[in-house]
Amino acid sequence: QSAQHENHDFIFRSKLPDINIPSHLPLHTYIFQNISQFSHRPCLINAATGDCFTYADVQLTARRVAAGLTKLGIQHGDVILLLLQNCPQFVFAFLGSSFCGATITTANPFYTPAEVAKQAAASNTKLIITEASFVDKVKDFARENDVRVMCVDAAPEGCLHFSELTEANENDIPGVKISPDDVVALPYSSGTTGLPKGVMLTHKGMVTSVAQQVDGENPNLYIRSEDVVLCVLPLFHIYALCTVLLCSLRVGAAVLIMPKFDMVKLLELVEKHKVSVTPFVPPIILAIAKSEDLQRYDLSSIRMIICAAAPVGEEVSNSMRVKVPSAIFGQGYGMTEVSSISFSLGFAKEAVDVKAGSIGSVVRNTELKIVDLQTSASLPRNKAGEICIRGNQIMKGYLNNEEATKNTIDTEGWLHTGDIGYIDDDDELFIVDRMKELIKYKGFQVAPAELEAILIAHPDISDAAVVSMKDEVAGEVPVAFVVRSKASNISEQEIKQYISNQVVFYKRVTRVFFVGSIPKSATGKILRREIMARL
Ligand code: 4UV
Repeated sequence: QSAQHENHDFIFRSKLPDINIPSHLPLHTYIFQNISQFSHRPCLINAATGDCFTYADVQLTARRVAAGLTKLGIQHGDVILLLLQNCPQFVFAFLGSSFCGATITTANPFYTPAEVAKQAAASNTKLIITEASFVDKVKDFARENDVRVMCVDAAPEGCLHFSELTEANENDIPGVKISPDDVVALPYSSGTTGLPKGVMLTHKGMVTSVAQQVDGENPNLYIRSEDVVLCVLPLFHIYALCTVLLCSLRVGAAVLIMPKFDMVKLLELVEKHKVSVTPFVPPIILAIAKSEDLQRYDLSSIRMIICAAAPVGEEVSNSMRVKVPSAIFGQGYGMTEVSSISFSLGFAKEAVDVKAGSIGSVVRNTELKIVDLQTSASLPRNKAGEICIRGNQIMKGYLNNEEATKNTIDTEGWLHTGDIGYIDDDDELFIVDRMKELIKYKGFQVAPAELEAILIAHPDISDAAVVSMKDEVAGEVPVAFVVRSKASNISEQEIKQYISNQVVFYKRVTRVFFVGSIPKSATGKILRREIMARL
């Protein structure tokens, strides 16, 4: 058998047949392709205010926003930074930007001013759309770089207001010709190594990803127009942007937008709006599984609970199954650079039973292989190696970073995920480890290289390494190993404070260990495994 495969890769595909994907369409055209079937149905429900926008409203508003952006001087290829909590304007801005061939880069609104400035500068942002309470974070950058700031709520002096966009005339929408390879979204991810980088997701890539999930006779993720899909996960992250929002819009479901997680509010909303699909991350699953408020609410409308973005324990999954027996519980697995890689076939229209712990089967119209970590040879079933993926959905590359792009997408078009897993006899994918540097705090990305750069910039620190430590609530937390400069006696507390001043809450190091040296390879690479073994 192996001789027979000597010159061939072991390639795994979806159990579902490939489908025809209209990947030549601009993202917004594809998303609204079937709108005539549900134009008067609810599209976005703002949980904070109760406001409801129909599909017709959302499409019209997006077109007005496109016209308004053009009036402001935003052109094909320009970048707009969204610094927003989940809100309908996020969606209007994203779709409006797509209509005019511009690119949306998404940042966490809780970022520090320095973190936002880095991304705004690296992405060559022309306009920042935010909320009044975050304006202080971007004021200095905007002034120094001549970037305009717009608010979706009360705009402080000097800022534009979102109504400038929504009050534009939709007939003034620009007649730009959008190519399938134009970049529509630019989320930031550190990928397998180094600092956060702009992930260039094209119209073709995002259309493909959405289609792989919800299109076809037997969709892998069977969301339909009658569904109410909860959007509590942040829209600045690919999981919520692509799977929660865009997949729902494609099929005409209602998206219930929640600005932030709050257990009781969430339960109330589920009951009130008869939420049927709940995409979650492991910490939310854990919180729900442990919640004593659960029995006070009727959650029987939930038919699908999706868990993704970080590993979930089997015990927690099982307890979720018991607590919400009406729902199918399953996992999805994805990555900013690819959107969705695999999905439980338990979510398919013709659902299949899946094993506990499985992260699903590879999506359709895609090839997956598992490669040996030493030899790079592709491996057969039940053998663990690096998960590699090839298909039209993968990113075009990292913005202005050919080196990192080449290290992630090889010459044959395989994207290397940095995750270790195997495919079993039933085509189910299991993750066993992560070989890349990335730390996932409640599903949020923490890039060790970013924290190491901040640490070694401190005069009292001569060298540092940041690695992941297991944590019951967050899943993983970053911890630092630090070599003090000669004669320095800087304390753990001082270092923690120094980091906290510069980064968003989930990147804070929870422990600092002082060491004599940082173990490194001959080429100077930090030997993270060796360091982690000491934990
Ligand atoms: O780049 P990122 O922050 O991206 C994500 C994306 C998640 C999803 C999930 C389902 C979708 O349909 C979708 O569009 C996007 O988390 O982090 C990528 C890394 O997170 C880990 C893994 O190490 C990825 O390379 N990860 C993601 N999902 C899982 C996971 C999972 N189910 N189990 C274990 N690790």
